[in-house]
Parts: sequence; structure tokens; C-alpha cells
Amino acid sequence: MSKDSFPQLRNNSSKTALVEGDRSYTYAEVNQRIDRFASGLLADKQDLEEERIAFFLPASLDYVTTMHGVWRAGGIAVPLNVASAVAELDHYLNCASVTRLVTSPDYLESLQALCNDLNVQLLTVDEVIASEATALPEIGEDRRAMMLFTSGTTNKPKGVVSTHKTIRAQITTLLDAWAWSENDVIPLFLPLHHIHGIINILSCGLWAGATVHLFAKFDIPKITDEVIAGTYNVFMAVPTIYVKLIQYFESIDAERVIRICDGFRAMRLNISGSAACPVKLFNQWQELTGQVLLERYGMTEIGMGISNPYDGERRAGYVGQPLPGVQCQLFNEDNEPVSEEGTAGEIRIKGDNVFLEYWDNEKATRESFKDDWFCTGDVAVVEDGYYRIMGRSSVDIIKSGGYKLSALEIEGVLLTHEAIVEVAVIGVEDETWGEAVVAVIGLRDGASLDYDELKSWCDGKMSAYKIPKAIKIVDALPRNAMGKVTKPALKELL
Ligand code: MLC
Ligand code: AMP
Repeated sequence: MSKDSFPQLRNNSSKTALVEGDRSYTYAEVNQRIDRFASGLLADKQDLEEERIAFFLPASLDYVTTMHGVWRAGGIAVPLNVASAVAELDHYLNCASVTRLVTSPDYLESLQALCNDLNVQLLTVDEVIASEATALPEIGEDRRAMMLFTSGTTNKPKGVVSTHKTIRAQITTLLDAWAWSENDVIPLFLPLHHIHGIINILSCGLWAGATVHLFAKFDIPKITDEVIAGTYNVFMAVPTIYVKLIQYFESIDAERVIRICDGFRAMRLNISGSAACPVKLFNQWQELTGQVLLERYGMTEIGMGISNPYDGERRAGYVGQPLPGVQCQLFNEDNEPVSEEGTAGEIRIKGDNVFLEYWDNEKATRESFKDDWFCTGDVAVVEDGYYRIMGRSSVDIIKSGGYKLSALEIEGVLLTHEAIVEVAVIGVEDETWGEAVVAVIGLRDGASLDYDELKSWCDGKMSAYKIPKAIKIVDALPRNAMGKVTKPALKELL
């Protein structure tokens, strides 16, 4: 495969690729470390032949080393959510038949028992790295490269598999569309088990030869200090981050607010995505910083599909137009293409950017495509040439802080609580999170439950961001004639 088809670090110079805390690493250093890691993974093998190697690592040099090392050695990279409860990892490791899990020394103790149970080898990056690089395999671009987990409407996340070609297409369309260059400097604070952080920020940045500053979490004081210092010229985030920045401005002195806003004003680009950017937020951000947010639409299965333009009108409340190389068509409920403006339809996508398959789930893969179009489940309308996302039909998908959460998955965990006999989890409109998770609960006779008690019970059983923000106890959940809980009716009860 030509070097150009591989999702790689294209620069090999003394230019800074990554900044982590007070350390920085050049492209040459990172590349060399990746080669040694890939060699260590291979040991005496020629090629990992799509072995699934998972990693549980925050944004760090080690993360980049592992991701690219797995790619260069011919494996499938399975990045895990470091905010996951250990109990949730079981599904990912099993589903992907992971053989090795790479982590940092900090997590070894908490992961060891699970790895023993599943017969997965647990390793640190330093344990894998070989003393010198050996020959690495040639890898065809149609080979599987990465598996990310996404919450569907079923209660267990599915493994979305992309090939090297998919990843390259997802990266290269954005490099042109958003005018990436090696002069760019971007902070990365989003989680690295989703495409927003992995593709749009980390992979685009490294492919462009830019500099990526890595943060294990969204550390507002530190990141805004750097914004004041003029460190970054590009900023990409979910709407909740912009809301949190505005809330932060309300808690600090006016002079610092001005300096932070000036820092944003000087940037070449601020992007919002992963969830709808409310028009109010779009306007507030423009008033504060002069930045006209570029909103775009994407999905784990397709990378980015639709984007407002870099040059040209960025319209509040709209996601723009299909990106170059991405075919996009709306379809009505009768499965017919919608061609006129103003008529809503489901977004369907074709192109090299579309994933290969759901891992080990031929049925789900088959059902998600119609006539070679990938069916996103998102409904949109075109108005004056721009797409507007109207939402997705399932009430069982909650959109919170840029995450897509499965209500059924959360219900499944809550039902294991001894006081709970029935539960419905719903998303309730919320200014900060987009939607906040709320659980409506029916209790066993004579049982009682308060919110704090439930919240601490949930700790360790699910990622913190899935834990309901509020609960409501009811005598009985409203059900339809089929006995199914009517969630829209529930929202009216709150
Ligand atoms: C954190 N909390 C959340 C939450 N994240 N609650 C609801 N929804 C969320 N998403 C809760 C925690 O449980 C905690 O609760 C409190 O908020 C503070 O936690 P924190 O970790 O300190 O919060 P913070 O760092 O501010 O995190 C907010 C965030 C994070 C916005 C940075 O949620 C995040 O990184 N979201 C982005 C997810 C993402 O990358 N999505 C892209 C998917 S890809 P308590 O009670 O303990 O105080 C995709 C395709 C595409 O969708 O188009 O991009
Ligand atoms: P995920 O499955 O986690 O990759 O999340 C993808 C989903 O996020 C999409 O199917 C959309 O529902 C939603 N999404 C992404 N970007 C936007 C946006 N700009 N506006 C509205 N929804 C969005």
C-alpha cells in the first residue's frame, strides 16, 4: 500500500507533533517510538493479521504510540473509554475477542482481575516497546484498522469497524474542507474512544503535520490560560464545552473573560459538533468572541458527512452541505429519495468514508444499509441549500454532552437494584447537556430510594456520565395496550 493511503504521521521532522503537560515530542521521536512499539507487538510474527488490541489510555504519547503501533503491525485498534466502569469493559473485550489490552501503570491493578477472567494479556506500553525497530508488514488499505463502540437502540454497544481506507477518507476530506495546515495548533480534551477526538482532532492534526496539545480531561483553567497565551489557532468541541466556557466566564473576573475571548477571536477556526448547537449558543459565542462557529454533522459509522463551509456563510441551526467525497441523500418513509427542499427525510450516506461492518454482527450490518446507502437514522431537511438536522426517531437514544447514550443499557443496570421493579430512562431537555438523563422508577412494595443513594449505588456500575441526573418515583409506569412503556407520555409527567 502506498504511504499516502495509511493513516499516518506524515511529517518526520523535528517539528513538534504532541505536547503533553510540560513535555513535547517531535514527529521524528513519535514515529520512531511507534515503530519500536509495533515491532514489540509483532515479536516473532510478520503481521498481526487483524488481531484485536484494545487500549485503555487517556490522551497521551502512549495513546498515539499504541494506536499507530497497532496499525503499523497490522492489528485492529480498539480504543476503550477511560471513563468506563470496569464492569462495562467486559462487553467490549468479549465482543471484539480482544487478546491484548494495553494500559498505563496506574490502571494495571484495577484491570488485572477482569483480564485474568477473560484470558486477555494486560500490558503497559513500556513492556511492549522493543529496543529497536524491525521490519514492519505492508498493509493493504482494505484491511480492518479500528473498532469503536457505538450505542444503538439495542442495549449493547456495537463494534463499528473501519478500514485504513475509511480512516484515510474521513481524514483527507476534512483536511481540505477545513484548511488544515502544519501551522495549526489544537487542544485535544475530548475522549479518545470516539471519532470527534480520534479523527477530527488527533488524526487530522497529525496527518497535517500540525501540533496537538493533549489533555486527559477538559481542564478549563489550564486550557483557557493557553487560549490567552495565543497557543492555539483551531478549537473543536461539542456544544456542552462552549456552554461550560460561557458558564466559566460568569465565575471569573471581567478582565480575564476579555483576555480569553480575545484569544478565541484570534483563532482561525472554532468548530462545534456531535450534537445540535442551539442558535442561542451560536449567537452568544459570536457576540463574545467574534467567532462564527462552524457546525458540522457526523457519526461513528461515517466520520463527518455534512459541514458548514470554511469560506462562505455558516448558518446558525444548520449543518451545511455534504462534504466532498461524501454522497448524501434524504429518503422518505416509503424509501423514495426526497429531492425537493423543505421535505424531511432520513439521511443516507455513501462513500469511502463509510465504515465496513459491525463486528461479528452481519444482521445489524445488513439492516443498516439499503441499496448500498448507510441509513443514519437521523432525519433532516434541506432549506435554502443547507441541511438542518431534525433529530432521530428513537426515544431510546439520549444525547447528553456529545455522547449518545442507550436508555435501554442504563435501564438494564438500574433494574438490578433490589428496590427497583420497573424503570424507564429518558432524556430531558437541558441547557448544559443538551439532554439530561432522568430515570422514572417504580419501587418494590415497601421499598424506598432517594437520589443520592441511587447515585452512589451506580458508581462503578456505569460510566459517570450515564448516571441519571434526577429520578422520579411513580406508582406505575404508563404503558400502552401492548404493555410497552410510553416514553413520550412520561416526559409530560415530569
Ligand atoms: C460528564 N458528565 C456528564 C457528561 N460528561 N453528564 C452528562 N453527559 C455528559 N456527557 C457529568 C459527570 O458525570 C460529572 O457528574 C460531572 O458531569 C462533571 O464531570 P466531568 O468529567 O468533570 O465533566 P466535564 O469534564 O466538564 O465533561 C463534559 C464534557 C464530556 C463535555 C467534556 O461530557 C465530553 O467529553 N463529552 C464529549 C463526548 C464526545 O467526544 N462525543 C463525540 C462522540 S463522536 P457529577 O454528578 O459526578 O458531578 C460523535 C460523532 C460526531 O458523536 O459527530 O462527532
Ligand atoms: P455517534 O453515534 O456517537 O457517533 O453520534 C452520532 C450522532 O450524533 C448522529 O447520528 C447525530 O444524531 C448526532 N450529531 C452529530 N453531529 C450533530 C449535529 N451537528 N447536530 C445534531 N446532531 C448531531
